[in-house]
Amino acid sequence: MSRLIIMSNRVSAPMAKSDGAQGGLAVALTAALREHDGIWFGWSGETSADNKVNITTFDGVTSATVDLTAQDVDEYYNGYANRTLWPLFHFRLGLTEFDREFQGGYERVNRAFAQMFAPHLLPDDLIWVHDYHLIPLGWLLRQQGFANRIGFFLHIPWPPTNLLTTLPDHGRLVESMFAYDVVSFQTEESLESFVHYVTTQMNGSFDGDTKLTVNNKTICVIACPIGIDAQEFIAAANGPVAADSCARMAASSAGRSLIVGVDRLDYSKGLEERFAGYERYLQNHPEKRKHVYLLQIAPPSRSDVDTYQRIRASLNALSGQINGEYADIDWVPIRYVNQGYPRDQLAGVYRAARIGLVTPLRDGMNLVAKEYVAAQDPKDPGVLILSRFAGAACQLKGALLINPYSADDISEAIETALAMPRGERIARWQPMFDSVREHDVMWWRERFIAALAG
Ligand code: ADQ
Repeated sequence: MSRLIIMSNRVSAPMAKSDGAQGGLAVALTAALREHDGIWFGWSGETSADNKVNITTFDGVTSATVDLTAQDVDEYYNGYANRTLWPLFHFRLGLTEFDREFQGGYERVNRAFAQMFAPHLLPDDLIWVHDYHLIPLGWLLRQQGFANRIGFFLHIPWPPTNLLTTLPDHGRLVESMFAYDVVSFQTEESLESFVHYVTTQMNGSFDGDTKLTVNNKTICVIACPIGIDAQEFIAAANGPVAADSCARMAASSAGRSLIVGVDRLDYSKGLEERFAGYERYLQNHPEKRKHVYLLQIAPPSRSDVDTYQRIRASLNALSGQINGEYADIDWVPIRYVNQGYPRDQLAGVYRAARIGLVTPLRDGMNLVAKEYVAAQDPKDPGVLILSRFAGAACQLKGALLINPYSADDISEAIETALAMPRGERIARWQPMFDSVREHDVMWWRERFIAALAG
């Protein structure tokens, strides 16, 4: 059997110092690496001028990490990845920064990764490259003479052609993707946008199935939605830690309905619009005010990027303003918490919540929506309110699908969810639960690897 090589910006293979709180993606990929005897390559997360590859094996999984220089982190990670590609691919042209130095840093780091990883690769390794940080890596490996099967999975949305063409050198970026054997997106919509770009801007042709051709080079393109480790999450939701956190939430709710939001603090998650939608509900329903509260858990991320500092300040102000306006001596409308929680504790919070409020303005998939569904009590499940612009909306049809830009939509969905009888809640939840369980992260991984193996 070929080895499986995973390349991603950060490595989340188990480390000796790990607290065991790995996410579903890391669990799925490390399980695949164990089975295939592979290596996970990526940035260590450290900044130094040291350019050697650190190889460690822990718990049957080998990881190979490199440090980046401060300039690399600035230009490649904070720059091109998070100030250019992330906002643009999330349809936020107004937040997108175009800067030649960022682009230079991005190419330099991708080239350095290709050079540093190359000596560790074998001719029949299957190579799986992840996400927008490393789009040209496959092409750069080909430049080094690698003829391996190489696949790419994009975790975030692929933007419409009109948006992508605002990116200087967009043609070169997309051309580089034809070095892969397989290119996978989360959704059909992203896949269609990619095919549209290639057929309208590069004179490519599509066979209507999976084969996309430009200049006699054909690649396989698929949509393969990522899932969660459903089995593990369901077990966690039914375990003692979740039961304890669910009971704590119930006690502190004092009979009020809990609405929960859990997101990385990121402008793509639509948190300001969510607060505004919740405020609209409070405005429109004075009689319901003390019967609900919103718990928003949002650990900060990418705090070196100024747009992230701005969203953080804005949310602090907004939650303070809503609480100032509506709170009473025995009730606070929003509990806003900026920290991460262990997965089993989070599962208990999801289960305690009458509503899971997941309202990104644009999201590749959104695993929180799937975790919320997996954590529910089958006899008395809560209601998922989900943005129609999250990739997960294609699969979770039993959710109340809303337009996250509309405060009225969010407010009305909250009203509908709180009034929904148990029979309807179960009827909506059951097919979503079945889908989350069937199309889990192992299914996703196996489907991608099968396409990659060819
Ligand atoms: P993200 O943008 O990070 O991922 P998401 O899919 O929602 O978004 O995953 C977030 C994960 O972090 C979830 O597993 C969630 O439980 C966890 N998390 C969030 N807040 C937490 C907290 N306070 N404590 C503990 N855990 C917390 C990117 C794309 C998504 C895509 C994923 C996977 O942007 O669209 O679904 O990759 O492909």
